[in-house]
Amino acid sequence: MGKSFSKLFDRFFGLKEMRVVMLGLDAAGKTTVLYKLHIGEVLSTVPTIGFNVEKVQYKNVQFTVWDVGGQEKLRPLWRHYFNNTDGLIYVVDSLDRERMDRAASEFKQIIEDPLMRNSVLLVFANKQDLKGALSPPEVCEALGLMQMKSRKWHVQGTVATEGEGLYEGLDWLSTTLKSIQATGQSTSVGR
Ligand code: G3D
Ligand code: MG
Repeated sequence: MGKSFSKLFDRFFGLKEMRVVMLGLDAAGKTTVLYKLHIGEVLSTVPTIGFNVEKVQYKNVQFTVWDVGGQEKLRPLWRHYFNNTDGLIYVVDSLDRERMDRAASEFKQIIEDPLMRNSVLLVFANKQDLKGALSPPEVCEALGLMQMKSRKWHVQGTVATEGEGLYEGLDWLSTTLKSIQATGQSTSVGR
């Protein structure tokens, strides 16, 4: 990959405890992203509540990852992990046109959760290497982000298997979070 994620995190995330939640439908590429970051051991647990949660802690940055779009009854239990989320990374399989509406409706519900209202939104339009994949602007459109003026968001094309785009996306995330910390401003003030 050539670029060091640890340096990126050291530079930008070094200020305070940071919580990043990475979500998306199953098979979007989340676990691949997590391993590609090479930032530590991925701890995978199935808490009693019954869905698989992956966690990596790198210094002061905690990543928590799980699949959305499964059983509806699990949804209220996610909120436990939503609390104090600084950044949401939403991973989309850009080739999965059939489930794009589903990915969009899950995304909408997540970001509208009151516990998520202060989080900045990074979307990985993943699997850009596959022929027929929606482009990042098309994924942006599908998720309805163009109309969203009240949140900070960014769509990054990625190929998680190759690590492509991950650094750029996280660079945006860390820069954005850093500027919020520095100014003490709320994230909900437009882009
Ligand atoms: P998830 O954790 O979101 O459920 P995974 O998704 O990370 O397990 O990835 C699901 C499958 O998609 C994996 O393939 C993985 O290799 C593949 N994948 C992830 N990112 C990309 C990408 O950018 N391009 C391509 N072509 N494939 C990708 P398998 O075959 O192991 O199920
Ligand atoms: Mg996974």
